[in-house]
Amino acid sequence: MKSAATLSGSHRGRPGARARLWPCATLALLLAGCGEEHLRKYPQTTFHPTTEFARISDWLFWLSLGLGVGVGVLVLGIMGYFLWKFRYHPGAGEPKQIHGNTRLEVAWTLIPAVILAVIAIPTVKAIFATQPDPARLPANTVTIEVVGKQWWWEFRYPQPNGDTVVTANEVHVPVGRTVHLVLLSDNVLHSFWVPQMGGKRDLITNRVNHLVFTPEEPGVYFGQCAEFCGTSHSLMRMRLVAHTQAGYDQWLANEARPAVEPLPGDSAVALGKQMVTTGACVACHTIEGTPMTMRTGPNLTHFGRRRTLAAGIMENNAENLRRWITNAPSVKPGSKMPPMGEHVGGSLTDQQITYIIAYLQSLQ
Ligand SMILES: [Cu+2]
Repeated sequence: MKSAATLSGSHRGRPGARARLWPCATLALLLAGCGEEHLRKYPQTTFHPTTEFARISDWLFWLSLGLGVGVGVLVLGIMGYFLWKFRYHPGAGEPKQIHGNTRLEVAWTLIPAVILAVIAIPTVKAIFATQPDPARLPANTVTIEVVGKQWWWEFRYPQPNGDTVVTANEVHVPVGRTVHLVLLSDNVLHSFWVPQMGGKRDLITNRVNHLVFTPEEPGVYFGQCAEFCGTSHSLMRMRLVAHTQAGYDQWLANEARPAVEPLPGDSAVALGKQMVTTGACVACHTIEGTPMTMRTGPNLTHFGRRRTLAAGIMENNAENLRRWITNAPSVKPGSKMPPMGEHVGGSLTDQQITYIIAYLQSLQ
């Protein structure tokens, strides 16, 4: 960005030089588009592939763009040449007509067919390469069920002992191992998309889809639903957290444990626990280790550890949590979680919400 601005700025008032610098400025912008700055500004970019799946899509994009630019330059060049060559000459009369020239007809039918074939080969190869048979994945593959909800994500980790670790809106994976997502929806169509991990894939009510990729670099990756699924579709976001194997094992071991017990003597947390586990929250949420077992809303067992809340739309902190609990539909229109604050028709006082926040944050 900076170099492009300097280029055009330093030659203000010299139109010829400015015109010549446009291609340089465009190139500088394109290169800037690939840098770390771009990634920071636009974390949902497809231009920083970090899995084999994402690299296949990226390569196809650049190949199609390259061929498209080549064809464009060629066609516009030839057109420009003909416009100049056959420009109006006084007294030249009608030019020679060439309808039905068989050679030309064959040529401009064959050339596009060849170009399409050139694109089709890597495209079909990419389709097969990104749809491996789920039955033939490596033995150490991590399998995670992804359930699309309105408007959040449930992630389920089946464990060898028959238990299932359940979390929401943040999917954790190890690097260097194949990740196999089993995609389902219990309502409408959604589409799982973490651009740096690979292409979109739909979550469909009466069909199981699969998405397979191998994360290579630890980090936090942004994603969101990519299929219109109702009022708050654009607020259905998520984070994919890629850990080292050790970090992943640690995370999973913690998630597999029941909720932490409030410290004796911490009365705010204890009061919050009592309100959450006997009040309205029971109707929709699960907290392992308490009597709460419902799946309408996200599993809250280790809620305090999550970076974000309300499907990735805001940071998980006390202030946002208060906004959410007080009046969720004002943050996420159409949310199934009703307003809970007493001044918006709910039953909780501000003080009670303070206790609930203390308990939810203690769920580490
Ligand atoms: Cu959706």
